[in-house]
Amino acid sequence: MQHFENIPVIRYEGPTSKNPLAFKFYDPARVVMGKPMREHLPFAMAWWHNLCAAGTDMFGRDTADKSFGAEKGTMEHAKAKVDAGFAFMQKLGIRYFCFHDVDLVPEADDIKETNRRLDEISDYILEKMQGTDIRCLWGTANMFSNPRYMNGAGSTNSAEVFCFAAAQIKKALDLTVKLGGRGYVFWGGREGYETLLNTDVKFEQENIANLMHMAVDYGRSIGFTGDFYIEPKPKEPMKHQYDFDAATAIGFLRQYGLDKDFKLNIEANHATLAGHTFQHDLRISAINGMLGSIDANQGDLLLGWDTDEFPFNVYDATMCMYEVLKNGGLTGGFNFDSKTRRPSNTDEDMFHAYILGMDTFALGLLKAAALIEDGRLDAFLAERYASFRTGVGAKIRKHETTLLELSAIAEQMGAPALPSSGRQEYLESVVNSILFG
Ligand code: XLS
Ligand code: NI
Ligand code: NI
Repeated sequence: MQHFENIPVIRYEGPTSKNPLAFKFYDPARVVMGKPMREHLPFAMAWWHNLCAAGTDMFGRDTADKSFGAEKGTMEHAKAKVDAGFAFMQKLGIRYFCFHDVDLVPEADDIKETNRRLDEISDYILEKMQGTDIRCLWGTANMFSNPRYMNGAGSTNSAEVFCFAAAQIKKALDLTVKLGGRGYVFWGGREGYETLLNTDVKFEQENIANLMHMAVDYGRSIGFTGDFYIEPKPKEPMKHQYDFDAATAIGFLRQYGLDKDFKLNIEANHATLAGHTFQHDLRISAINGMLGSIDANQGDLLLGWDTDEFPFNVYDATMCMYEVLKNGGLTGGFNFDSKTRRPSNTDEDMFHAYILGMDTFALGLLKAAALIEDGRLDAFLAERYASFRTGVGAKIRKHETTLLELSAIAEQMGAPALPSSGRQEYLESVVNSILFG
């Protein structure tokens, strides 16, 4: 069966195009700061949202038809999703996909049968990959949907469930390596708590770290050379999740000696749920050498959950790409962990959504490059800290002074002059002049 027959290959037509099935800003071959856009922006399709989710929410069932011509819950359907997914990626020029184990096949009661199905589907995906440049960006194990994970996976109180989580991770790592994955993600959806009355936090965190160490050991033993990632999220589904935000996850990785093998996968909507901007969590990751990959979506500040909307906000995408360019790129990519709104239920909507997301990030890239080339932000920053370049400031930076010496200087001074202005409004107007000038 052919999928998306009525949808053309999506091409770049430029900002003035009114064709809904064309890129306005994503021009894959256009060189920006020495590299073509397609290399700056390794976009990935999220198997779960694009091929599985059909609009069900807490209050109503599916609105979209994601059967792709096969009966749901069968291996035929699993294969139809592969066919549809590859047709989709090829029409958009997307070169990566991300998956959970259970996005690929229906889960059986017996893990041996689930694994057999995973072998069959990954052989099928491998065949499809032949002759294309499509690869896996990252894989992961879904350790949050099945009721066995109601108390967590690594953090569970059940040694049997822990064992099952280990088995799923092993298999998901096998698949990731088989499909050429660059990374492997841990998103700890149920790794957290509802109440401290029933929770031994230290015990649970030690177990999570232990599971991650076993994953690293196994992954390296089968030739996985990519990065492991933690994807921080503060809450939802749990009231409190241990990987609250970038800073918390970095502390955890360092405490348990996992920081050499792990980086972070930062999701925009998770950062805002944690009370940060997307740029904040990117910056915290980057300055710690841990900015690995990005889940590209956006939330709605009026809603307190992970709405996983396709990225539309050009300011946020610009500041994201600013961080990415300053970081020298990503070892991972940009995974659209985003879903069409429930009433956007047609095939065209799936394409409109990806066109929106890809164009938003392309625009963000162009504007971030323009901000850097303009130089006013960097110049301001260099000037802002100028007092640390000479005199006592330079001594402080070089760790060549003491509290005693500094207090003697302070006494001679009387009172310091007020520091120079932060110039926030000026800088914001620079950003606007680059974005809209
Ligand atoms: C959920 C997460 C999830 C991860 C992968 O909020 O974003 O989709 O990306 O398990
Ligand atoms: Ni999310
Ligand atoms: Ni995500």
